[in-house]
Amino acid sequence: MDGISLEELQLATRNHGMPLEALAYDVTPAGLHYLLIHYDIPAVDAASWRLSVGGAVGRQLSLSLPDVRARPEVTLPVTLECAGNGRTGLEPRAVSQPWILEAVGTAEWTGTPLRGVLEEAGIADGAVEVLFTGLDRGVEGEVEQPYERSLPLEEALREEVLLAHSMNGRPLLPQHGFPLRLVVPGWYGMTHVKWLRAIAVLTEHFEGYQHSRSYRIRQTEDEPGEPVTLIRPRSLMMPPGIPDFLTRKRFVDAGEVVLRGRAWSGLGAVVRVEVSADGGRSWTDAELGSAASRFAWYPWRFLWNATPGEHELCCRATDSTGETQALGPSWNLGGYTNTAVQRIAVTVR
Ligand SMILES: Nc1nc2c(c(=O)[nH]1)N[C@H]1C(S)=C(S)[C@@H](COP(=O)(O)O)O[C@H]1N2
Ligand SMILES: [Mo]
Repeated sequence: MDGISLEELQLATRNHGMPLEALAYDVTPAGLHYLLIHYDIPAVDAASWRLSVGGAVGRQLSLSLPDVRARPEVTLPVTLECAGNGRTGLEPRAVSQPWILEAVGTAEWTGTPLRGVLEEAGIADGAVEVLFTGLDRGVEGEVEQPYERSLPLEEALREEVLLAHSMNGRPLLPQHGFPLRLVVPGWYGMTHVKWLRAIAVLTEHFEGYQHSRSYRIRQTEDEPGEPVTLIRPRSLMMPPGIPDFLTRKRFVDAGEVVLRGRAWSGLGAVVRVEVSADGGRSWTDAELGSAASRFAWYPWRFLWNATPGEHELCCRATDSTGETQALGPSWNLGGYTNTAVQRIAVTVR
């Protein structure tokens, strides 16, 4: 990876990742959860805030925060990952938030099922998608826009899709979407629209910037490519031992070392995690624990007999669709969904 520009650094200091030692927690403490904000964090006055529900519906709704909180409530642990996680592993890389591997976190989201709200508004015949619009605005690719993303109607009606007002049992923090955000378990982060102000049922496919220009897997600007949707399988390891301050290379004492980490997939269940201590040449199965929900990461552990010398630790996950993380990246223009295995340089002494 070559140098990071001041503009990338500016993004990286606003949008922090989850320090990998926080893989220790089943539920990521809110302040350690990763953050991605395209524009500015809106300062929202809860008393005057309203959520409008409109478009192709039988009757428009305007919901206050107490209205939303009075509705049926569900709490669900969900692992969120940015679609750009792993971006800096691509060469050349897209100039955007320069994630290495830490754009992930798991929170307990509490809110009301979107489905009930849509049913109350009454979905009109011919509806195909639902559009979610945030209060934040910005310019991206020279296009001024509110942050907004749509979902196919059948996805929007899944029972686990939430309008979440709380994270880990507390009202959403400003940076995580106060007062209300969308949570679509299994989908990459860009789908989970924060600072919701409007929901609109659409009778046509939405072609906004965050669909037609961003979040597409493609090799050139000229091809339409494929949209980024569900989270592909990935595993991460808590870096063992102690780090060097600057390089973050690890020092570990020889002997039995418990390696621990997490694995997740939005495509299906995680069925296998393997660990390599020789840079991916040989692999051994790790012990896989159980996840807190269908949409939360799985813990895993591996007993490593660390022998003195230099080692490169790797881990890889396989999910129930049969997809396994690759040893190296496959390139795309936007730098999305690079799930190539993590590599940790360790000196055993
Ligand atoms: N309104 C709005 N919603 C948004 C974004 C944004 O910039 N504006 N960023 C998206 C992206 S790209 C990601 S990865 C997730 C990050 O959620 P978090 O910051 O709560 O971890 O929020 C999504 N929702
Ligand atoms: Mo993201």
